[in-house]
Amino acid sequence: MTFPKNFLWGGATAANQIEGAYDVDGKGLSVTDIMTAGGLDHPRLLTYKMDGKLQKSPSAPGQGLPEGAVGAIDHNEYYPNHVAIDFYHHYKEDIKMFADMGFKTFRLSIAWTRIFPNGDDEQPNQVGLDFYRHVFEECKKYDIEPLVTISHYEDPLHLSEKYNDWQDRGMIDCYVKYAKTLFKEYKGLVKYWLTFNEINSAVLFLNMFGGNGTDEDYQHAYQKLHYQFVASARAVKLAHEIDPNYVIGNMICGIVDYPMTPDPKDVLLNRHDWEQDLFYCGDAQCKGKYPTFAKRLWDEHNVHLDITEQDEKDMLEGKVDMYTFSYYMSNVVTTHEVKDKVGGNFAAGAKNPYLKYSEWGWATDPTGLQYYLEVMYDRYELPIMIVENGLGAVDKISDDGKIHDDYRIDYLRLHIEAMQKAIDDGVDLIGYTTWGCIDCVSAGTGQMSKRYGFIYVDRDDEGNGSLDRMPKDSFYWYKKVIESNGNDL
Ligand code: BGP
Repeated sequence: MTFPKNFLWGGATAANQIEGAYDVDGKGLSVTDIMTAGGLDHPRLLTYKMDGKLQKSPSAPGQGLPEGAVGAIDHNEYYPNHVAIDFYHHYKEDIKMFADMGFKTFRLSIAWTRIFPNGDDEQPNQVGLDFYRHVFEECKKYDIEPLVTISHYEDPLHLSEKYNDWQDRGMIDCYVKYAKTLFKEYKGLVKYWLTFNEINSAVLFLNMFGGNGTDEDYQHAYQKLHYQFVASARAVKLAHEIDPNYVIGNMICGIVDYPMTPDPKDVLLNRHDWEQDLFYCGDAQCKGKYPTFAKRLWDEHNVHLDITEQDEKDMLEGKVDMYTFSYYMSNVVTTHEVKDKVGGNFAAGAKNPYLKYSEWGWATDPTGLQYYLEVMYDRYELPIMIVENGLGAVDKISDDGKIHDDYRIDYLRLHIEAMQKAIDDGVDLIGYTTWGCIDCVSAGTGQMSKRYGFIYVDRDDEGNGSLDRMPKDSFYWYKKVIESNGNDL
């Protein structure tokens, strides 16, 4: 029972959650730059609803929403990602700390708006390109392989408005041009790329929150996904042309569903949830075509998609090379009445009596990770990477001035043990990057106090703090894990 020799141990982040410096050196506004401290849990400016219909957002922060809009927010609120942990100015120090832990890989995303400030500019922004070049060079200094997410919930605001959040195929060309720029620019510096973070979230979240999505919501989500599949496929093809050594992955939000009862109706519902939430996107990007059940999913919500023959050809020719996913928790589904419900950020459904829940209602379920790995490897037979996993918790500085985050160590240890079991089962697991390896702004709550890191960053929910970095106990533990290639847990 041991991990493969070149196993990629590391950690994961996203530009909008760590970089800060949101308006410097020519960077344009991205959709996350106009989200408040409420984070994704709160209605977004871009998708507010009026009279039951999705509406276009106002064009700039500070511009009010019309009366009657659901999701109107106070524009004077604090935007935590504007500074975040200021990785933009601390990247050398941070990468050095990752190297001290022995990282083999570091997952980060590129802020599209640093490269193309509006998303559809003629020429890329040289200062933005240089920034990431310096980051990658710093990684190389320590033999850390960058793992780059091309798009992590940070579309350029201008594009998102122009194309109403991927409702127009004009978005595809902009994405492909952006991706091509990166593939050419960072040839030799980067090997691993992910096209879209948690691509399935568009439809998964509609389904998770009590199935409240309207037909229009589903129409929007499936059309957005289709254009993203085509954009991803065209990027994969280009990447392989530019450098045959490039390895490109999809990225799925891997929430495992279980049926609450043995009632066959629950078991079938569970199967259908796996199809809609996970296999639909997995198949489109790994098999290059829509699954047979896609028609049922579209018909269920009266969805009609703009799909061309060329799109289908592109999807087939642009299959990804590896399957990657985030994993935090499992979920329970049922057709029956639910007595004991889970509540929290991004948590919904029935409570599982066999599992413990985090402060945010996320179920700790390492067996679910093993289950997921075995199902997905069997389905796609592609190398797999877990590119996010971890425990969000409020960390307290003890009297000795240190952070004793044994709860985090326990969580990660159990998940690494589950990974070992999947590997023993034959799963070709090639890497593991824990989420938020350094504390960052939470996507769901928009706050700093939900922390995941091995490295503590002194900054609070109101934006106070020195931004100083400090290793937690988990820092030394993970270092040992990597040193022993997963044997010393
Ligand atoms: C995933 C996102 C990440 C990250 C993580 C933790 O869905 O890809 O960006 O934030 O979840 O979620 P949260 O920050 O809400 O705790």
